[in-house]
Amino acid sequence: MRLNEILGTEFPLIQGGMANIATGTFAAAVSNAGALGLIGAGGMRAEQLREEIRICKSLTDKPFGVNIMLMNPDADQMAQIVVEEGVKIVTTGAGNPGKYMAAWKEAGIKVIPVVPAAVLARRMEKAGADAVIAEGTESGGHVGEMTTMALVPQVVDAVNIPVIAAGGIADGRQLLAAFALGAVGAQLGTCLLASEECPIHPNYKEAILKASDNDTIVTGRIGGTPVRILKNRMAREYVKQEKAGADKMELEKYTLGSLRRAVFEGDVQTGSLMAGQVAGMVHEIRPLRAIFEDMMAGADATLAALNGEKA
Ligand code: TUI
Repeated sequence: MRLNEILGTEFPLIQGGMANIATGTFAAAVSNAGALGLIGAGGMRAEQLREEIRICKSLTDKPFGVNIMLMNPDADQMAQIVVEEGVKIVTTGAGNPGKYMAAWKEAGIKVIPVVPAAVLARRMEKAGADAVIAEGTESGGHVGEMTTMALVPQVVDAVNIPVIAAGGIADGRQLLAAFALGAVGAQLGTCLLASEECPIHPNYKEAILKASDNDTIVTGRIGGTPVRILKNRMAREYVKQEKAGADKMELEKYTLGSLRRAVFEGDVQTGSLMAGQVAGMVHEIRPLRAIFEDMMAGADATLAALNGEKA
């Protein structure tokens, strides 16, 4: 069964969590365009999440969900709020959602954790997850070690629940490759930053359009919180200091508030512009609907070409 049949969406595509970016309005726009929109609770406080859920509900009657970033200090309250507000689908990131699983299942919520390794996927399946998102290190934001190419088939072999591929997917060729690896669908992030509907500062969008393939870097690998962002002054300085042995407190002065500086102020020098390795293949700002339709058509065309059919 493809992801669209599992979730009741038009396309087998879901949006990544995108902390500080994916508001209720944006999630509704993604859902209205045919994929699964998710409110990214990552940078929010608990009551703000409740507000965004209500906004999203008012803007779409299509399925949508909430992404709970488990490092968020309000995660416990947020876990309760999704139940109270009748949210039907929850994805999680940056940790193990095991302690919330019983309450979510009780409420009939479909739970889809992001996993960076097959061992965690198996643990999530045992805990009652409905599907998992296998996210490769090509992704933007908080990343694991494994690549999508190596991770997805190993997760597919390790579990009996559906697997969604994430990390490094921005066009139809990559979506088809995800299907070939055994995924039922794909999670998208970076290619949606360059959508007309995405509420990030225009400077951030411009930086995505200008990026080449090798223009992202992972900060925080040594400290244990690896985050992929576009290379800029802050990123270079951070990695230099990190390699020189700077402690967590010193490094925090670079990252404190840096995502918000990028998203809201468009500070492309000292802001943290989270983006995946596919930033180099995103060349124009388009409506969400066009991004999804082109990706689906691209996957079909690629399959036809592989089968030796003429376009
Ligand atoms: O979570 C993400 N990507 C994110 S979260 C985020 S917000 C943020 N801001 C500043 C610093 C750090 C984060 C931006 N991007 N992706 C899903 C993801 N989950 N990637 C890796 C993981 C993960 C890692 C460890 C999931 C589970 C896990 O489990 C460890 C354990 O507890 O067993």
